[in-house]
Amino acid sequence: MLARSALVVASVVTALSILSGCTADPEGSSPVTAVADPPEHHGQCGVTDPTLAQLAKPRGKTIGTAYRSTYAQNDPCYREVALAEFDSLTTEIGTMMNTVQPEPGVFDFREADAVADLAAQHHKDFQIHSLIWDPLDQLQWEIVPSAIRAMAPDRRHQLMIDSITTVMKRYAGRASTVTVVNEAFDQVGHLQPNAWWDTTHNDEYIFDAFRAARLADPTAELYYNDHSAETNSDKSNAIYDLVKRLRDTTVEVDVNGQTVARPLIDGMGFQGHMLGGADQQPNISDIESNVQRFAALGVDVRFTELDVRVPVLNGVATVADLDRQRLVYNMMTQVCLNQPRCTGLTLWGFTDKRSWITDYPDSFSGYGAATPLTDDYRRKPAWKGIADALR
Ligand code: 9MR
Repeated sequence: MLARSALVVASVVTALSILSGCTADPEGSSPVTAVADPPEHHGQCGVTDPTLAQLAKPRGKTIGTAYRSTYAQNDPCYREVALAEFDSLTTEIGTMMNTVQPEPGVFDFREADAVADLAAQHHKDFQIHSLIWDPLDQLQWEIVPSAIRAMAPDRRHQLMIDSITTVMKRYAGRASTVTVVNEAFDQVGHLQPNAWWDTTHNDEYIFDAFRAARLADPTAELYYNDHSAETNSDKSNAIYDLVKRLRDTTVEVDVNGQTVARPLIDGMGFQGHMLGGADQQPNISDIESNVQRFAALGVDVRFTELDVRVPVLNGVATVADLDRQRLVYNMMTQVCLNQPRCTGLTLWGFTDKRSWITDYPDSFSGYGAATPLTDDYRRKPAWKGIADALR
């Protein structure tokens, strides 16, 4: 028992010392003894050139992160590092219904505006996430506010259309990409019987949602988004069938005074919440072939919520697991680079200080440290995994 704890402590200490080596060596590899040319610094939070955004640009991909303005309030490095490392910001919660419409017909754009304004001020791409979502396994989050859930189905359906229309019109010309519907399927590919499904009892509500989004802003790229759909499976088969039918369905919209028929969907978002521990490495050829069949439908693809959780003890991962995590980030980036229709990656948080994996430890008991930066914003091996693929 003692020997085992000593081993664990030793690996934790080694992990910590490797991570603290990141200060001297921005890429988080071996400790650096002498530095000839000090790296170019961005601001006060230790970011050095090249950043992920700088590396992604010549590859024709955008690399972004989920962003919550409240995280930046007492933590200037959250904002500074996000703006330095990424060229795209996505509303982490700002456009979820409980944030943007906490009561029927009552809109609150403060959080979404904060992300949109920050993106605009810094010439970043701005993306909107998860307009229509009702996670039945996390009902306590009340993403669909209780007063909306309690509405009669036909009124709830109209509220869905009005909500999409209002948000799309507000950010028209500013949001490049919008996740219209999120997580409509269960693990075996059946439609989730959620509050939105309950308005049509089939997938017609999804078509209605996309139609409303397209009519409100004909220029934004419209995405369907889901988790655990990266590989070929019953779930990804069902999503493929949906995306194909959305792509085959058109709606007439007005673009610069011309009426044109546009398909309802432009892209498929694979969330990419991955595992990085021993024997948990993803099957990359399976992911590549699955992503390719979606691309062959003529839609763009994107990893929209990428993170890689690894086993942790008191929040600390072993050196071996951090290296396995590096490999997963590296391979996922490579999949995107190899796929011409992949627009890039969005990380679902970039610091272990501020990640939903860290925030909901009960959902991921024994796992954590899922992002490429430590909780004090130093680059982990995972950062190097992305950077190496982009170089
Ligand atoms: O990361 C988000 C977290 O901060 C929120 O508390 C949570 C509920 O609003 O939503 C998280 O983001 C989810 C994303 O929108 C959809 N896929 C699953 C993500 C984690 O639940």
